[in-house]
Amino acid sequence: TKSLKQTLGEVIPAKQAQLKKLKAEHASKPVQQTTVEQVIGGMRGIRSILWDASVLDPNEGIRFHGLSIPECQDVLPPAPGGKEILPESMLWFLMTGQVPTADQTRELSRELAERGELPKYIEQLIDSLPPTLHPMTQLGMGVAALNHESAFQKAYESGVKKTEYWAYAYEDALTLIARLPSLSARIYRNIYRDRSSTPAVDKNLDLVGNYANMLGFGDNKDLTEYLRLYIAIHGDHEGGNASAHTSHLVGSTLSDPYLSYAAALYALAGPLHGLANQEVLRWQLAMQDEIGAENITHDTIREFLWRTLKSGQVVPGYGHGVLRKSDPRFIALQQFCDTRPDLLASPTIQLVKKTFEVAPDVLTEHGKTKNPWPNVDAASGCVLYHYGLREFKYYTVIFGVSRALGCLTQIVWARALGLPIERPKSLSLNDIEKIATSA
Ligand code: FCX
Repeated sequence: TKSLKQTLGEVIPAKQAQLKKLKAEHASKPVQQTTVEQVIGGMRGIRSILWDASVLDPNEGIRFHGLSIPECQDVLPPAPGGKEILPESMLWFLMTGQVPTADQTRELSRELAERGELPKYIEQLIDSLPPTLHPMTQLGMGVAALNHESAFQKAYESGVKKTEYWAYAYEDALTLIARLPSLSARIYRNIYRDRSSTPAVDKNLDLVGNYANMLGFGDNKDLTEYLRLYIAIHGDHEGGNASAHTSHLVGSTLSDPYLSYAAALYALAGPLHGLANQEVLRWQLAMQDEIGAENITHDTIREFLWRTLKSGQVVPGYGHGVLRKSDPRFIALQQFCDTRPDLLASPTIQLVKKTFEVAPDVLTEHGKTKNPWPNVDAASGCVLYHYGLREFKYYTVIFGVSRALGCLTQIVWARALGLPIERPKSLSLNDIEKIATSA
């Protein structure tokens, strides 16, 4: 069977030709008109990034190469004996636009396991950090330092031709994806498990099988399946979100994939983006504490929501820059719970469900957010919490293990397509005023 790299090598020429034709025949065609509101409003809705693997529709949510999450769940191979999408299948699909066979997925799992051990100096670096340093800070540091091994950087220094960049970016992408579980598990054990030693990578396990095992949850098959689903569907969310856009921008300077992804992780670590993952649980538990578990009703939740809003804070896990309906990733994670009685009986999961039953109305009445519906972060943490992975400051690290799939896929493609350094134009306040008043 063909490897991922061979398959990718076969699909690249057609895309290169498509891009060349577009440039030759349509370079000066307008895509849209940009308004003042967009320039001063976080560039919302400005169409300005080439990103092939996924597109986000405001109402339908994410599609990966045209397939919705349920469609991906139907066709992308799971682990042997499992049901949920394997992140390896998703990676293959994102990279090539083709659905891998079960054998190809297994082979990719083996290849990742082969590359998965951390170099000694990374272990020493992570072990030297204080356990009070936020896990996301540690993750970014580890990822950046892994660039000691960057094939792309070495190839660039040795003067490799531009047309070959993608192959070296690919090597870095695979090695980084392979090492994220061992790096992330080491951070977890150092901070939350008294620096107990992390098991070695098991060459017979898939990426998440290994991750769960290294975290110390290898015996929990349900949690392992949940992590597979979580990591597969958080993998990519088109190019404009802060982490994806950051890796794209940094990568465009020909900074190597490790440094580009480290930068993306620090965008993910912001509370309006990936950190909402940890914030949701923190906020839901504060709600439970304040109201008292026995007094949780729609009315008491509604009052707590209003207290959050009136104190000027955002309701974490709700709202979105693009989405205008419930996030299909939220729905997929909820469906995972719906088939498991232990999860349905969990007080934390019930609290999240009950919150969802009142929050959209409260946010609509509050009248600020353009989208009162839940995003993926509203649901992702409570299942981890139920299964005993309770250290919610760690949750965004799991998001970080996942988002590498999409960000690194795009870095490989950006090099394959020879995309230039990003350099949009900025304007001063006076410039904007001049343009607006003369229009
Ligand atoms: N609670 C309270 N107010 C909210 C809100 C929420 N959940 N969502 C948006 N608003 C407010 C905004 O703060 C803004 O107020 P302002 O006019 O005083 O500045 C107003 O509503 C309009 O914002 P809107 O255009 O709807 O949303 P943006 O595109 O600016 O921001 C995010 C989108 C996601 C940042 C925003 O909805 C938010 O802060 N949500 C809570 C944090 C969160 O869950 N983030 C995770 C998002 C995502 F899924 C991910 O990246 O992981």
